[in-house]
Amino acid sequence: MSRYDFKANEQKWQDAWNGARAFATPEGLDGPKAYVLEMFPYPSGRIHVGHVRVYTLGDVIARYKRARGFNVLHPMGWDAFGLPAENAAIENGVHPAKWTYQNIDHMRAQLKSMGLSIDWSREVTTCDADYYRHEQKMFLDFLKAGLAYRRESWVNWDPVDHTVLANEQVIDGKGWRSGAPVEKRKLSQWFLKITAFADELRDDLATLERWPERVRIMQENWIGRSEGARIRFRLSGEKNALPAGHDGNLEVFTTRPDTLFGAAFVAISPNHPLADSLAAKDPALAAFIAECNALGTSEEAIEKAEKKGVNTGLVAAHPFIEGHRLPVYVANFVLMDYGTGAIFGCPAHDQRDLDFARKYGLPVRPVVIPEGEDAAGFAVGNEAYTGDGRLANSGFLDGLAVAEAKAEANRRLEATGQGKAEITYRLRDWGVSRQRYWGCPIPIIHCASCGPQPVPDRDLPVKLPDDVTFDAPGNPLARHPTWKHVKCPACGKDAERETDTFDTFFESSWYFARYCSPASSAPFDRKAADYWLPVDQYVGGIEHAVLHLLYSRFFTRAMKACGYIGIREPFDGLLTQGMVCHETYRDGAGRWLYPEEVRRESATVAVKVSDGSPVTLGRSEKMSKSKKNVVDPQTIIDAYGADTVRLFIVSDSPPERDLDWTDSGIDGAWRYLGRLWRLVEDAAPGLPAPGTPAPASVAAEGGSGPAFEARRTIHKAIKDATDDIERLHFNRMVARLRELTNAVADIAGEDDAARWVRREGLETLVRLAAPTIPHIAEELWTMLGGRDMLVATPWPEADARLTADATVTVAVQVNGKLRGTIELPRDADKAAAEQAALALPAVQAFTGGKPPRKVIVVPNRIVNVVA
Ligand code: ANZ
Ligand code: ZN
Repeated sequence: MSRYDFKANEQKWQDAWNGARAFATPEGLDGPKAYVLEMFPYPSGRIHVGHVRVYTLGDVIARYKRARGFNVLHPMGWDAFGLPAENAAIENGVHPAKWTYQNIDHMRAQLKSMGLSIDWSREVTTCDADYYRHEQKMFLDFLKAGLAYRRESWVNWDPVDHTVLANEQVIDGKGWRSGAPVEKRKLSQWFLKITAFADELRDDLATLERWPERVRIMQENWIGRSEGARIRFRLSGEKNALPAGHDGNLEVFTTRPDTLFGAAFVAISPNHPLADSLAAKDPALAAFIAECNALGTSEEAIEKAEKKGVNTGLVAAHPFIEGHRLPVYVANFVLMDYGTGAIFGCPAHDQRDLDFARKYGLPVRPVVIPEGEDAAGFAVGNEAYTGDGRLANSGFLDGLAVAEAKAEANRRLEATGQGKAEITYRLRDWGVSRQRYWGCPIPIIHCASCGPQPVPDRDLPVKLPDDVTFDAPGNPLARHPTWKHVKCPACGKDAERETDTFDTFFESSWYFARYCSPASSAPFDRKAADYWLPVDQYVGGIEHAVLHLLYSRFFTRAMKACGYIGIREPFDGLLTQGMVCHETYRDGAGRWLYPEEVRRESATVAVKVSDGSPVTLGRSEKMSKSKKNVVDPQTIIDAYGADTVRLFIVSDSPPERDLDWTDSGIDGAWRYLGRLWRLVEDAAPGLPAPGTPAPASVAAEGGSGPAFEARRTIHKAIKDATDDIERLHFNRMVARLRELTNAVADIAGEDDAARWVRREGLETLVRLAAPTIPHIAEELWTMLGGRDMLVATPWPEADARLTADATVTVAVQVNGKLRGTIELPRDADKAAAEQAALALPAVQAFTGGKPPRKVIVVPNRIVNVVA
């Protein structure tokens, strides 16, 4: 018996698929299609197990769809702009382009070694000017359509690295790399108007039926629709004067206009224009604002900080209580870019307001009384009451329920011209400017006379210059000696290029469309996009549940608004795969160890390979470099082959769940391949020729006996495995393959019928296994005498005559109570069912052998005996 030589075999079939252009995308744009896409990788250097998981899952789907006769588009590319390339340039002096393209070459080879059914001729690399030129054009179109604009906005500024930081790069108020305290700065930035589609992006979530519920909820929360009111307060000076020129109006946004009678103060954001002008004359306030700015811009940091404020010395007139005045504060918990950047505080019914009120001795007046409590006795301690109830201490709102009171308050505000109902979204416009080199240049020219001007079409693309240096902090584009100096396209005078580049989410927001026609001189060929889009099955990490997916949904709508495309939703089906986990190890000194440094002695005991000292086993956690619980998938592919790794990935747990990477799991997959190999190798010489008609004794109609029963098992396996794969229950599909393997191994005898069914079983097994373990499946298929390659062979069809259960389990009730079950041939007649039910001892105990009053038979389901 030969040993399965995976190395030679995997190479052989990868070459054969290549030679046959087996995964080329069909050119004709008609017929059923399946666009299967996995989120493209960032070329970090090497593939990691997360990549292996996502690309395996996608590949199983793509191969299955191809076998089902779909035209399949299954492409791959590189999300190639981004910070790590610049860091590599700074740390190792290698140019970002060189670093990136080297990594791509390496990772492409790694992905190819996995045997993915990818059309590599469609590869897209986002740092290639042939790619990003199109998004420069699109951006200018968005600008024309009012979907892009420029405004000042607050950013986290690292004063040492001279760069803007994303919120995630601010750690405890300090720059993640420089460690310098972060400042808030106002910069002119470009924005995409994602809020223009806030409603649509939210409402259309309901149409995404093949998306995980949890992703839809996350998006909905991110968009965060709030119904409430905008209220105009009249301000006047008390201890301080209103700044000159201020009209005395302050607008606040609230979701609780019903609580207005409980208002204790009004507060504005430290970044509110009014705070700015007051600070000019108030050094204490200016110092407070500076302190707030040092917190950074992240909502989380603001949420966690102690609630603090400074009294401005202004007062606001209460809209409903004549003569009542509320102090106006600048407070650190009011965000400038939500609502109006100003609030009224109702301490009794909002926790932040309550904390604030306790700190500054402001009144806490409950106005919503929980059902069952009385207004006189109800008090709020250190926990705000945010529940439902009836209004009290609230003038004309007294006695109303919260919802009624909201509506009534809004009516009154509107009638008196002090406000109106309003809907606000948490969603902000998407700031796309980054002060970085390794990104797509924003195609704008700034002219002192004409303002920002779009780069004319004929001058696109604006290419990144290659000759840049990374020896000083800040953006290399800004200090390049010549690149930014150009003439204004409008007036011809000296002008300067925009030196910011796009956020790298820009590239990933439309790459799926580029794959439809990657060589097109337009962003994509409209006919091809109309045919292929939307993506039928998208696969990727849950970490992209919000930003990437939301930006792509926005981009698709923006492209539609500009006439590029006809659809609104880019991804019809979404599968978010879970994380890959591994157990953790520590040595005697508590230091983390890599799995390869550890030898397992038993289920609970492990030692260090180097010196045999004991190792503490920790629980399985998401693989991370910091805990060293990582495995390099390449070493496993090299040692066991791609099929083993693919099978392990698919079989271990449902795709959306976390996967525990274990040696024993890999070993189990490896052993299964060996078993399958031997099974086919042993049986092959004794099988009837391929295509031999079924002997009568095992014919779908009229067959019987053990070999015929085996046929039924085979066809049920086809049906079930197909259902599983359609529902993305890949692990269950693998479990069925294992069952089928056992069933085929158990087919006994060497008569014609047994040998014929054995062939059918083995062929079926190999065909069902092909999407998961494609290399060995091809080889076994050849051994079985398959003519075409398996990749060109259709998916097996279950014969309906063989998949129906021969028997059914029927419930037997006496007077409506379950007393037992009986096995009956499917569609047995009523008399037979009745007879079998009455013969049950449990039933006889009730009838005492006497004929029952009545028997009701629901065929194949229930027999109810009325005694
Ligand atoms: C008065 C009030 C009374 C509020 C009450 C709540 C409870 P969501 O649900 O997230 O939309 N708010 C408004 N603008 C804000 C800003 N820029 N920064 C911080 N907080 C702001 O939250 C809306 C509520 O958050 C608003 O309703 C407002 O406080 C506060 F018993 O107004 B509320
Ligand atoms: Zn000009």
